[in-house]
Amino acid sequence: MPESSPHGKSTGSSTEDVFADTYAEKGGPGPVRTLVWRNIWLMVMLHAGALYGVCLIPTACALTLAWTAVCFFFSALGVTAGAHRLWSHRSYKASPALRVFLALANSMAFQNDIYEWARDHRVHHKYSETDADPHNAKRGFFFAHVGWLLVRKHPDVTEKGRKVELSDLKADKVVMFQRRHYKLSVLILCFLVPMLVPWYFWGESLLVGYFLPVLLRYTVALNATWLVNSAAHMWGNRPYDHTINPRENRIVAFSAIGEGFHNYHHTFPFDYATSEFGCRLNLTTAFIDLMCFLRLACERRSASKEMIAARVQRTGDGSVKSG
Ligand code: ST9
Ligand code: ZN
Ligand code: ZN
Repeated sequence: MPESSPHGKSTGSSTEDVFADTYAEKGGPGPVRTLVWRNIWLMVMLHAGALYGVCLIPTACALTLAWTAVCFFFSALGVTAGAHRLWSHRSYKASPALRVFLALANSMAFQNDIYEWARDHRVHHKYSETDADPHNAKRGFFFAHVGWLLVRKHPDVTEKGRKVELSDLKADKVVMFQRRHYKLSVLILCFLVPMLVPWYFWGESLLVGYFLPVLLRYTVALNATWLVNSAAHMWGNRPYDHTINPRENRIVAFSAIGEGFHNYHHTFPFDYATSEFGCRLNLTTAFIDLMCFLRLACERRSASKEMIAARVQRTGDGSVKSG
């Protein structure tokens, strides 16, 4: 998909300075938006392909539709249980076998490699709603949703990001292996496997295999993820901390398999469930619990009931909590 180097990052070969704003509060002019035309073009093509995939749904066999849902679920887990709750927040511990599974699922999700994803996400938590936040929601819904992937990063992201602790990620062999082989792993797991399985096992056409389990599934998963940055930073109540922007948004929680309880998550980022309501609307928490039951994970961290109650009392907006 978008422009990337062997490390899965952008190379900057096809950019164009289109316009520059000024940041009055920074006391001087500076480039704010350098559009990355290649990313814009690829995102437009991807979404057009996903729309065509929707048109193909009536022609697909039931097994292909089920397979598309399976691919969505596994790739989502690679982001939620993997890049987010395990590698960005270290909210539980995972065995090597589970870490390998989550890294493979993460490559299927094609949302940048785990190292880059977790680096940006730690910066997002530390400098939330400032220029150093990669998807600063103060720059509007579109920027927080997808716009941030279509422009060069604000200089503050890189500058402040350098101060963020990443030694645990550098020491994680699974993370660094995935980063080294990211492009190949994405080609195989995001594109080839989802497309070829329906063709090989039940004779689905390659056309449907490409547009449904690959393009449509990928596009839906991307938008479900981006809604956490956009919708869940704008709409919903703030029962835990009314001084921050992130909100509790049940629609986002549903579509992002448990990641929409965002006011709770920004208040207690170490909590493996990202919510005080356990598995409710939260398939990721159910998955991590299952992994602990199977002894593939352990040491889940949670906020205590007392800690939550005290925080609600001190900084909550007084709204009713809903899990
Ligand atoms: C995608 C990611 O969609 C989505 C993430 C969403 C996060 C959501 C979080 C919400 C909670 C969890 C919810 C999960 C829900 C899941 C539900 C699932 C159903 N710190 O980036 P570069 C430095 S990806 C420190 O190229 P540019 C660093 O030296 C979609 N330093 O910046 C770096 O080099 P290296 C597919 C940093 O040139 C260098 O700068 N992928 C940091 O401004 C250059 O970095 C795409 O679309 C930092 N934070 O380019 C790819 N950042 O890496 C799009 C950078 O070697 N990306 N540095 O160390 C790009 O093309 C480019 O990144 C760019 C910016 C054009 C956007
Ligand atoms: Zn957030
Ligand atoms: Zn987080």
